[in-house]
Amino acid sequence: MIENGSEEALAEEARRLFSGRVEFLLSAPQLKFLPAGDYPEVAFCGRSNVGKSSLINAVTGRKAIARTSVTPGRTQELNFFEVGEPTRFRLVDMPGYGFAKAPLKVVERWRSLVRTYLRGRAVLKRTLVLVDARHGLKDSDRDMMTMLDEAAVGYRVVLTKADKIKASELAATCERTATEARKHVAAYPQIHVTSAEKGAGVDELRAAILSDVRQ
Ligand SMILES: Nc1nc2c(ncn2[C@@H]2O[C@H](COP(=O)(O)OP(=O)(O)OP(=O)(O)O)[C@@H](O)[C@H]2O)c(=O)[nH]1
Ligand SMILES: [Mg+2]
Repeated sequence: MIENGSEEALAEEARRLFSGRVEFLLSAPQLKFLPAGDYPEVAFCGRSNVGKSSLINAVTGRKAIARTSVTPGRTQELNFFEVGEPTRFRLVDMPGYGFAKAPLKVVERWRSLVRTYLRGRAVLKRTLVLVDARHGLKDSDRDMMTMLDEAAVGYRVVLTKADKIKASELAATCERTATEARKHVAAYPQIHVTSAEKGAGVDELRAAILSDVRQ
């Protein structure tokens, strides 16, 4: 499945990389502040409060490198993190979508920033579309997935907060989400199930990210 060696070797390399240098690079409130596209990037996107920043913390094994909050709309810029010494790739923490309480003007600004970045970034190797395991796909996720299909940006659907529901419900949501993902041309058929809280699925996601940035 993987080009250079076995899956275990990939997982081991991913573990080593993420336990080494991970550094916040910059926060871009507008497109003109984006860093030069010097390294491969993987972007974390999804509805407000789905757990994007928490999953970046879990994947990087840092408690608070990305800022989290119980209040939706915490992340309002594109936040870039560098991984590796020397830098191998960057993770991007995106502002959330589907946040009904934010002023329309603000929503529009985030939306346009996120879309323009996702559509036009040559170094973007993969997008992770995070979906709350308790709720499954919402129309705002479907809109995002369709936009990524059209932009031909490959993405993985990642269920978050898996610790918050029963295993049986989780299995059902996972199945439903996979069925729907198969209809999207740019979606990976396999769904990732994660818990930033408990660490479930995090090793697998690290390995997936490394294999994505290698391509
Ligand atoms: N139980 C549980 N709670 C989680 C998990 N991941 C995130 N949370 C909680 O969900 C809330 C939102 O998490 P964030 O990581 O800030 O979410 P976000 O998607 O970055 O939110 P915005 O930046 O506002 O779009 C916080 O209270 C987290 O503690 C998880 O795996 N399990
Ligand atoms: Mg956030």
